[in-house]
Amino acid sequence: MARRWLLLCAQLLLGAALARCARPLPLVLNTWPFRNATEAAWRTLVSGGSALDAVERGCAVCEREQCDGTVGFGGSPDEFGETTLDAMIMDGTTMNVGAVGDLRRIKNAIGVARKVLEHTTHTLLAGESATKFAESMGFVNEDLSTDTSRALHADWLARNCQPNYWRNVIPDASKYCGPYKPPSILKQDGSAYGETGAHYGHDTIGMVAIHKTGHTAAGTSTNGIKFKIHGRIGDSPIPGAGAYADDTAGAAAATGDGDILMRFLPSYQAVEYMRGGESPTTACQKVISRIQKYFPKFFGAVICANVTGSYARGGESGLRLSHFCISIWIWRREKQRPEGDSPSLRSGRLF
Ligand code: SD4
Repeated sequence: MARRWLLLCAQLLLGAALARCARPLPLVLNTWPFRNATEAAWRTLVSGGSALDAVERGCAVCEREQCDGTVGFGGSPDEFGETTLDAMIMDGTTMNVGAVGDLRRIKNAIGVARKVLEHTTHTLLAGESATKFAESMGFVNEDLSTDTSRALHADWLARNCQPNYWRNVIPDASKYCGPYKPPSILKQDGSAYGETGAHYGHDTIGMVAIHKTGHTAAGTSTNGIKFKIHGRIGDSPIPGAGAYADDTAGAAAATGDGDILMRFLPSYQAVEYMRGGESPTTACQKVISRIQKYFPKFFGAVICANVTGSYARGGESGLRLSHFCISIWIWRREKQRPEGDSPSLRSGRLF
């Protein structure tokens, strides 16, 4: 695993250059080196699919492959041992969004998000109601637990439910399992994770696709964070937080500590910076700096692309540098590589 990270990141120590160069369209960016997902999105674009199709198919690959255990079924059990999913998809041409949060017992969360976009005038459905909606759209209701997620949860219980996301409760959440209640006099502070710096199993797929016509789309899919409080929804399905797209400027997606990310709408903010004329590099960096001003231990990253095909990534504070990589499929117009043939995969760290 470590070797894989090193290899991927070594491939792109030319990352800084990549981050600053304009590239031809189309373009697919992904928050992590989930190569099959990026490739599926790319192939969708070059075979006539829309940017929205590309994001949906790309993220769906990760849901099926359970990318790094943090996308799709069988990962990040919550404090009750259940895997729940968050996903969103945004069309930057129509500004239409579909999203699901705390989706239960349905594997293809990005597919359900697309149905919310296409078949409702709502934006976000959550919990059991989202499951019912999914069933009505033909998705199969099935258990998302696996031996792996059950073992993770059993181990966490055996460790007195450490770490967890509670604070200012009794019994003391930094030592014991719940159920928790608020004390009459608050004496504790912080949580077993601390308010920020929680980086326990973050690998959400966030994807940005820019069609050769300049149409943009962005999306996310995740099972959130391990041992989250039952019912917790992260940033990933929140438009402007997990992802954002607007054909008049560009698109962005975020990964990391969603409880902090969603307070800053970083994807929206990055797109607005690009609309204002900032490069993707500066847009990404400014967004991350703003979060770090309030939360110095913040853990996360944002990918940004503008409609001319320039792209960048900012963030990763608190991580070993090699941990944040992106994979990028770029339409290359080299003579020896005709259009529509295999594009080149570039992956690595951009900052
Ligand atoms: C969340 N932002 O639910 C997601 C987790 C994540 O990379 O991004 N992991 O908080």
